[in-house]
Amino acid sequence: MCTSIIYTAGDYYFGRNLDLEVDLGQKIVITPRNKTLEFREIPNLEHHYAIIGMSIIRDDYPLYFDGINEKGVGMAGLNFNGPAHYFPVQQGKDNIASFELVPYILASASSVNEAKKLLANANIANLNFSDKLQAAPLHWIVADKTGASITVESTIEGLKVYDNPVGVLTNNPEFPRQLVNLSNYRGISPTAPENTIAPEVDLPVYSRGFGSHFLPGGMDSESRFVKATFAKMHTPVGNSEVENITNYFHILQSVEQQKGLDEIAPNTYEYTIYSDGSNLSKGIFYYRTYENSQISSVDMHKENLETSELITYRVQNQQEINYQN
Ligand code: GCH
Repeated sequence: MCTSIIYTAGDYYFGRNLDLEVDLGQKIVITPRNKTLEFREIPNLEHHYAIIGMSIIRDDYPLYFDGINEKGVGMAGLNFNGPAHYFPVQQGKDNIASFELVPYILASASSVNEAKKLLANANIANLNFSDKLQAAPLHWIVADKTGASITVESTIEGLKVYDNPVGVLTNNPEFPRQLVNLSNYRGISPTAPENTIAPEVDLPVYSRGFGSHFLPGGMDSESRFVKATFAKMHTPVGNSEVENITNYFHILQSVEQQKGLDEIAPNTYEYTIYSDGSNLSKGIFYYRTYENSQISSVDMHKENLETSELITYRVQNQQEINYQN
């Protein structure tokens, strides 16, 4: 399972938890402005916005899991196994393969509104990257540095683009149902609730944290949706970039999957392989991994973005313990 959020703290921070049972060997990949982006059914893009994010590279193509561009737009693909449906190439449509969607949007959109325009005539085509890398059943969240956010879902009913008023995405079911489910938790609060069930009976507030007594804590997608929404909506704004990014990672950690808790096959467990988050205005990409709790960062603007070859950074996956004696 995965969780993606946008957190407001003066600047906006966008990223995700990548939850899976295997590490796919992803790297931090910068696609500079003049790296030709090839597409199967639409014209290639020789010049475009620069992109930074988590990706694997095959045949010199960046297969982004999530990323942001230099204009402050972020996008992430999350599992949507079951409802996801891609279609044959259709005449008169902008046919985009699922693995092309993140680079396609981030290459050309400078806002969520522009992303919506790019999606208006899109068809998510059921093309595989290769025999080995078949299309993954995904849905997507797009967010920008004004805090706007949308969810993109291609189901049997066609392509749907929903405004995302909470700035959170997890997995199944379809996005509108996640919002309906969220209503069930209207009463969740950082403050202790009034005794409305039996006001004449003395029902003591016997513990701190009473307002979140019914907050779901499971690994499942609905639980993470509710928990991440509660956490991000109430996380304070920090006084510095470091404080903000620290707060941001605490939100994602509230829905982190620990090893051993989510068995997806006998003796195989899904866990949070990495968490990342970018400052959408500054183009700074931060991440931590399951193995390494230290936050690392790559600033896209420290690279020459006018180049034409992919730039990669290895994921720092070694735990750094500060031995004090
Ligand atoms: C190719 O079609 C697309 C690329 C892959 C390989 C298949 C590397 C790029 C990107 O779409 C990749 C994809 C592999 C895999 C990824 C996906 C982006 C996100 C997705 C995760 C598995 C989603 C995380 C998630 N977890 C498990 O939601 C890495 O499909 C779960 O069940 O909830």
